[in-house]
Amino acid sequence: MKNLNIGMIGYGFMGKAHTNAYCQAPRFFQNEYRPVLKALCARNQEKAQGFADNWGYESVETDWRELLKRDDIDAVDICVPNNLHKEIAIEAAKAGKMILCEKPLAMNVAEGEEMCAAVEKAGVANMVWYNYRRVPAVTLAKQLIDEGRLGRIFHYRAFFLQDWTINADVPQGGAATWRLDAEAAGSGVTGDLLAHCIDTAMWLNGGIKDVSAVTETFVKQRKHAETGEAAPVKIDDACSFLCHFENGSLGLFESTRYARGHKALNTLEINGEHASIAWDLHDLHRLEYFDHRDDSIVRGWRSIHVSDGDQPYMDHWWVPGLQIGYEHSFTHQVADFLKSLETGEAAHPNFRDALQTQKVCDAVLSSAGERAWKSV
Ligand code: SOE
Repeated sequence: MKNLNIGMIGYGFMGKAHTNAYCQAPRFFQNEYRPVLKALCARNQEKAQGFADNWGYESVETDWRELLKRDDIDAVDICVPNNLHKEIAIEAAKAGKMILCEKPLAMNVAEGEEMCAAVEKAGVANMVWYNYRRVPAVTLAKQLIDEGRLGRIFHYRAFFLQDWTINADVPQGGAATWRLDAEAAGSGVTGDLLAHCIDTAMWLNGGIKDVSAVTETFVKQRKHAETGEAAPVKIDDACSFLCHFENGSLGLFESTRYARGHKALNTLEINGEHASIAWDLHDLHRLEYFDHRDDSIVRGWRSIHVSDGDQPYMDHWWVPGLQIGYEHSFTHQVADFLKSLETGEAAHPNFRDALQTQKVCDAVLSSAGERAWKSV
């Protein structure tokens, strides 16, 4: 076995999800490479040390530039707010490190282009954490589509609905609420939530040609979490868009943080000539499937419990009938990344794939701003 020494930058919610995946992947998947939790990097020494001790990182750095200088780090995981992705990724590529970057790739397309150029010039392995592709039911959807079971696709529909920012007292900025601060996040629900839907959509249904979007910012002013000063809110609180896919199908996407009662309703439905599929993150181990070719007397939506060994990834887990959860999508992503190092075939989504998602996001935001259709 070869060690793959990980240097993790950041320790928030995603820092935990990724670290857990590095721990689990080699236990459940047989690969030549095994991640080693070499260093955890964050500005606050005490908090960084606490995280490192809890998860088993061997050392701590408080300056990411020092982390990049270390010869004992093979791969850097960028788990910090979006405005820091570009600089760290470019410097990491120059230092010859592999890069696993949290989504969205960048603040905008221009930054994403620079990041792609840097990793491609350096020839370093790279990947972006769009994890929902690797929920087994979603991977199964991909398999069914690629097998042609749906026939010609007419419609793709996706929603990502939350409700955690309805209260106008929720601040913007700071460690917990940087997603509401345009300076740190770049955009609101478009980059944070719709980007997931777009990544999955293009993986399942191909490229998006053009978009027509509306956005809204319902709470116009919020206090800053650190300074307490009230300032205009510059992110999109909600965004809906229509699109044409390159395969001729129509897309409908909606995302908001103002859908009272929905915490993370991430859904997709695809309607084809012969069959339809639907998936819902709240019931993530199920894939709903309707096939018009079934005998009419038994025809109807079937709910496939994706837990059998011949379904994607499931032969690595428990026994048929026992389901897995959200965190496993990250473990699968690490396992696939490790496999890619073995085979030499790029892991996806890589920076270039994620740049395409960024292009759709930018087109969505500019369409909403200009109230016009925009090609991607
Ligand atoms: C926001 O609440 C968030 O945590 C996103 O940042 C994640 O990417 C998404 O998977 C769940 O929701």
